[in-house]
Amino acid sequence: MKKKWWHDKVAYQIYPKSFMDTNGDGIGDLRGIINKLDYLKDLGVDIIWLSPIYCSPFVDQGYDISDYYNIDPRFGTMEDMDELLAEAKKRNMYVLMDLVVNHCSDKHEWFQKALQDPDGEYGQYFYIREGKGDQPPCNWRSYFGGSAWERIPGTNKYYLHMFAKEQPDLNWENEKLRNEIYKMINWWLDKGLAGFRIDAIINIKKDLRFEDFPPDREDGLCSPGKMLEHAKGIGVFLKEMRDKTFRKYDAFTVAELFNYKEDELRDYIGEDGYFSSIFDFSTHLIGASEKGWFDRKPVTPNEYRDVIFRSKIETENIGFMSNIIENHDEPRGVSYYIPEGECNEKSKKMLATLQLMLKGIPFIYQGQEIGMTNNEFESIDEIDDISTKDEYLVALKAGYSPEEALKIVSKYSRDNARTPFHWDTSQNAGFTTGKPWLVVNKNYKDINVESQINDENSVLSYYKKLICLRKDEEYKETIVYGKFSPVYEEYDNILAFYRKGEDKTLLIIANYQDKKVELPLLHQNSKVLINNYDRLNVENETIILEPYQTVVLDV
Ligand code: TEU
Ligand code: CA
Repeated sequence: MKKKWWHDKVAYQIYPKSFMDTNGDGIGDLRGIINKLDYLKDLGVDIIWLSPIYCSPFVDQGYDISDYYNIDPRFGTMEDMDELLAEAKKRNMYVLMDLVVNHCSDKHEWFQKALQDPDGEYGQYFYIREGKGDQPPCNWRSYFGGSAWERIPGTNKYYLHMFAKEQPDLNWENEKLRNEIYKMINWWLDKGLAGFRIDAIINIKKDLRFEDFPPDREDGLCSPGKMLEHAKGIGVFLKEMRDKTFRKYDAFTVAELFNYKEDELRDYIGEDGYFSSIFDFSTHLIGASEKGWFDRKPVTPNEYRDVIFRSKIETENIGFMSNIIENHDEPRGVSYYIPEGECNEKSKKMLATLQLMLKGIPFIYQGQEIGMTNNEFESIDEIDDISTKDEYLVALKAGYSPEEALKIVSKYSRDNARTPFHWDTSQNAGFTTGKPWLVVNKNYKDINVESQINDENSVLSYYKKLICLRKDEEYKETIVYGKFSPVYEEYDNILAFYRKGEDKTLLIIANYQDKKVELPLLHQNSKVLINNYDRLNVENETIILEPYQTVVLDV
């Protein structure tokens, strides 16, 4: 595999609105990120990905962009952005922005012009179609609920929005629009960005017949995934985008890509792929249901192991996935993947070890490194997220009481990951001196940077150790490029694998359960590099692992 500059990097996702507020308006800002760069550098982070900071009405928290060329004043100014880029560079750090080009905001100038003249030039920037009688053109459901079509007032024309109605989809079939997007990407790359995280990109190719599919819920609509199954030829757009932008800059790109087909993996992330990497969402998809969050099934350790192993084997000779535990669209991983009552420092460290030792580029989500957990929402009014509000209604419609529906959505809500970051034990966890835009998790006095940074047994220090090991000259090659192969697969709730490098072999074993286990010893005299307990018990021919004990061994 041809080596690339990003292969051995550790990345970190910042959700700017909730990271650090420096002017007391309750909203995190660029100045806050600049102030915390040393914290990130000290953690071992090389690449930071900023969720959107462009001008936006914030209907979907910045994923609805009204001006791609400016910074939303709530986050700061373009001078702040330039300063952030310069400060990152000084520290040998790289900055990625979020590239949201499946849709823009309905307040974007293009869409405003399209509304004025749907048949004119800017009408062609969107998907605008005649209604069927007094109904929308077809029965597609948007990701956030309801029809994916919205009527243009005073006409029988509708525009397509796969997400919120304030996020009209951009018409990628229009070359003019595509060129506008490439121009914008290059403008940012010229400024010194290292690349992009690419939002919802699979949606840019539509099934242009715009016809009904069999409904899959009582609303008579079909899920957006159905349309994607029938949309052919996305590769033409992706290749063109790569060649006209990223490739010229040797930029790093990581795509958010659900719904890809296995035989297309090489096209996406192979040596000549459209992207540098895609996120590995395999564990996130476990238990999901067409019907809605109320129908989700909890994750079991065996399933977690099976899907991760399958995805690592699938990609082994193809390219690099980006490994995550959580992001701004997911509940906190430690609350979601660890059974209730078992979420503690040991189990948090177990998940961390797996993420950092698997092949791929680790993306740590802000707060993950201190073990932040889900929030307990007391009322639906505490929720801001558009997707959670929709799922709450879906649960009510399915017959759940308001209390039950709140409990269900609280478990999966995207706002779990969006509550403010916990810096210290002062008011609002040191995030703001004002009123935070979203509730602060009540456990911030127990879980925060200040109380962990000097404690060598803390979750934070453990993350640092894992990152140090990844960067250790002796082990780097093995952890970055070493071959993956599973072991102890016949044991339930054990996640174990080798990473075989040119001159080192590592064995990672995780006991993914709340009870002790004995395993046959496979290697004499191995060296313990990482251990989430003080010691590792080896007796005769067996290894005895404590609940959630996880070790990295040099065998
Ligand atoms: O998410 C795309 C995506 O597929 C979502 O529908 C995801 O399934 C959803 O979050 C589940 O509730 C991206 C962004 O990451 C997300 O924050 C945006 O809301 C969305 O695109 C629209 O831009
Ligand atoms: Ca602020």
